[in-house]
Amino acid sequence: MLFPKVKKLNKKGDFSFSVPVNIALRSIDGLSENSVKTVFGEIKEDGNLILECFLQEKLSSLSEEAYSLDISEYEGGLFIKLGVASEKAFVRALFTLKRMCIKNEFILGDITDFPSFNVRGYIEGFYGKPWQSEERLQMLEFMALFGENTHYYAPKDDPYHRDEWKELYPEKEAAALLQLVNKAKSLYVDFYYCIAPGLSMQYSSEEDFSALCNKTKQLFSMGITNFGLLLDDIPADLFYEDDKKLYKNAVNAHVDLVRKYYGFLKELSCDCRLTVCPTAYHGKGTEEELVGFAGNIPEEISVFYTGSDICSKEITSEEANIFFENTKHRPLYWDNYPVNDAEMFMEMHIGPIIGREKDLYKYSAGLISNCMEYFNCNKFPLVTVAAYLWNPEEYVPEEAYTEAVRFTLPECEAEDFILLSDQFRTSCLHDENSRIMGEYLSKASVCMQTGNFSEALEIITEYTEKINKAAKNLKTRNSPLYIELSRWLKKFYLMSDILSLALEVLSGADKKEELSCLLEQYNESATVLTAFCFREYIESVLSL
Ligand code: GDL
Repeated sequence: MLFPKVKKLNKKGDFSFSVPVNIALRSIDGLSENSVKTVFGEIKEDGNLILECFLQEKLSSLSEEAYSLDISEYEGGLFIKLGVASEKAFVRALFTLKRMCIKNEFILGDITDFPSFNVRGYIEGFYGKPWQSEERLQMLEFMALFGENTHYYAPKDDPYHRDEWKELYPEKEAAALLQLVNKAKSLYVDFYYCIAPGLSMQYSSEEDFSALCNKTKQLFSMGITNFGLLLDDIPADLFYEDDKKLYKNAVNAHVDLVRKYYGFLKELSCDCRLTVCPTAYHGKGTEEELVGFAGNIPEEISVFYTGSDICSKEITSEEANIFFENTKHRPLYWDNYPVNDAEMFMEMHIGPIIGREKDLYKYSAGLISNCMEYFNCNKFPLVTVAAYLWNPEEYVPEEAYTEAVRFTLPECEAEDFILLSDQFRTSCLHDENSRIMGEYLSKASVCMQTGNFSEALEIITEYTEKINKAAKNLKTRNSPLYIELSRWLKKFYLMSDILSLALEVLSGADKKEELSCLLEQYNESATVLTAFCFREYIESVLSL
């Protein structure tokens, strides 16, 4: 299966290689050979996947990122004619081929493909331990593999981003940032550096504004031209006396700051772009503070908006339209999923994105997912977001989630991980957790109620054995993903023991007291795992 789904497909067959795949270039029509090297590592003259690449003007009517592929068999390998609207589209097309290579699942036939959302990306914008430099590089490449084109750098706990925003990056940190900027460029991913001065900035102070410009110049000298000015999570009122004298309220001060900063950026270079995050970044889109802010800044500045709530269960086109009508800006969604910081720190958010309307791309500037500090755990939900953003009309959440697992983990780990992550659906998106478990237990409960005890026992035994096996396998795994999950795994192992004991009780063992003790231990842990159906089931066993 092609994933994310392409827009137009005329499929003539399937193909897979029985030998290692090597890329060969027949022609490249002025496109960059470096892009091929960035995506595939190396080009070999005698490769078995032969590319004939060319610019195809007419594709740009679909999107700047549109491409076409014509794939046919050729002497035991593949011959691919690859038409692109731009260099950016070239990289997107190469990544589509790369995904086929990773799975060794190719189609024969014609593809015409382009994304629905113009801006598709992720933000490191959470509270908590910032990612490592190596991880950041890895994530850029991983998300580009699934067609994302934008990254916002805004870790709340990078001191140079927020608490000590005036300080220039020291040499070592600056070198790491530069590496990230260059990596993003090579992948045709727009890199936005965000600065959040609002905890201490005096808006009326020329000195503070100069410090902001000075810091920006350092970043500009690294080749950064896209900036974010974030005014979220700061006091909604002015706190310096001089500011109170000059401005009616914080909104006026913020508008003034944005206008001055945008003027400064445009003087630095006309290529500079700016995104801002208002202090009132969620709601109906009609609020006085939001409208007073976004309605009074130049229309070409992008405005972040998290939707109706900080973490929005649903994001609708109607809301996006209201935002536009009131502010004259199409909202750029700062989507607070999968982030699990602040009050959500006991939850693990691994599941597909849901609740974002299919035609939202027509009414918004784009969507940027805020991430979890748990670097590896992000990959599963983020792949589903990328699939939604590329082709929302054909996005099927559970199908996308299965693909995300298949792409992220070796085959031998997938089944166990699906059973484990079945317990990670509690978030702003889901009322429901443990879908798979829920299905087993409700089937068993129907059997019980209709007097079919032996069938109920069979169903419960099957599920318990699956979980026991998954727990046993998971205990042997020690890659960074499982280390990040250790708090949740600990509770999962306990859950597995409880299920085994419950089964023994159901089969007649005199172990209710032991079961009750374990359940109490389970309930005492604040780590969020499983749905109510689990406790309900164990309590029903105890009451037999
Ligand atoms: C917020 C913060 C964000 C944080 C998120 C979830 C925005 C614009 N800002 O309010 O940094 O991760 O909530 O706690 O969402």
